[in-house]
Amino acid sequence: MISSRLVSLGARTGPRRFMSTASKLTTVEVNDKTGIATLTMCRPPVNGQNLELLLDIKSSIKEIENNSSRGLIITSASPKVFCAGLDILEMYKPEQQRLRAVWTELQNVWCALYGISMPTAAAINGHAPAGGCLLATACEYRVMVPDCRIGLNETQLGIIAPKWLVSGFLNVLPKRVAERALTQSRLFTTDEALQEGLIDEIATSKEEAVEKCAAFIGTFARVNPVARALTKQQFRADNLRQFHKEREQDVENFLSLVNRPEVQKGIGLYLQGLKKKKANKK
Ligand code: CO8
Repeated sequence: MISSRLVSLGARTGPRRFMSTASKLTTVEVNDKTGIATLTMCRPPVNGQNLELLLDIKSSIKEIENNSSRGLIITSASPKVFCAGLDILEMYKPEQQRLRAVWTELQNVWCALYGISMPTAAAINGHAPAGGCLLATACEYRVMVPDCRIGLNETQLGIIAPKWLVSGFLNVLPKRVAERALTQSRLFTTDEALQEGLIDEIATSKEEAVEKCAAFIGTFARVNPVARALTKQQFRADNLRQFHKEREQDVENFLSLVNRPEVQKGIGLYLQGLKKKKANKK
C-alpha cells in the first residue's frame, strides 16, 4: 500500500507537495493553493501499461481520492508520449496468470478513474493510442498538445475493444464517428480530435495543457461538490453497472482472444513493425 506521507518541497518550488509513492512509475503532486492533484505516469520510454504501471496508477488515484483533492489531472513525464496503451509485451507469448492480472488491473484503473467523483482532466502531452486514449476519455476534460495522435486502434492488432473500454469514447463522439474510428483503427491528429470533440482544447506545451486542465477544474469552484459528484455519477452509472455485470466474463474473453494463434501472430507482427519503424528512423 502506498504511504500517504506528504513531502513539502519548500519555498523555491512554490506551494506544491508530492505524495510519496511506493514505486517510481507514477508521481502525485498536489498544488497547495488550488488543491488539485497531478498524477504523472513515468514509465519510459512510452508509458506502456504493464502490470506494475497499472497497479501504480490505481494506487495513485486511490491516494488522491483519500486525500480529498479538489480535482485530478493525469499527464505523462515523457516529452512525446502520453501513454502508448497496454504494454504489448504483456500480450505476446504471455504468462497466463500475469495476463489475467494485467487485464483485471486495466479494468480497475478505468473503473477508478471513470467513477471518481472529483473533477478529472487529461493533459495529453503526447501520443495517446488505445489504453492512452482510454485514460484520457475516462476523464471529464481533455487538453492536447499539437501534432500528436489519439484514438482506439485495437483492431489494428487484431483485438476487439470491449464495450466498457469504448464507453468514454462514446461519451464524447457521435456513435457513427466512433464506430467508423474503431473499425478503421483511426488515430486522430490533434486538430482532428478537436474538430470531432474527442478533445476539448489544444495547448502549445505540457505546462499550458496542465494550466488549462486546472482552469477547467476551477470552473467547479462555486458548484456544490455533492450535487456535482452525484450528477456525474448519474451520467456514468449505466456504463459502470454494465461493466460490473460483465467484468469477469470480459477477462475470460480477453484471455481467450489474446491466446488465439492468429492474434498472437498479429501481435508479433505488430511488434516487429514497431521495431522496424525505429530502425528506419536511425
Ligand atoms: N507496448 C510495448 N512497447 C511499446 C509500445 C507498447 N504499446 N509502444 C511502443 N513501444 C516500444 C517500441 O517498440 C520501442 O521499443 P524499443 O526502444 O525497444 O525499440 C519504444 O517503445 C519506442 O517506440 P517508438 O520508437 O515507436 O516511439 P515513438 O515516440 O516514435 O512513437 C508511439 C510512440 C506513437 C506511441 C508508437 O510507439 C506506437 O504507435 N506504439 C504502439 C501503440 C499501440 O498500438 N498500442 C496499442 C496497445 S493495445 C491496448 O492498449 C488496448 C488493448 C485492448 C485489448 C482488448 C482485447 C479484448
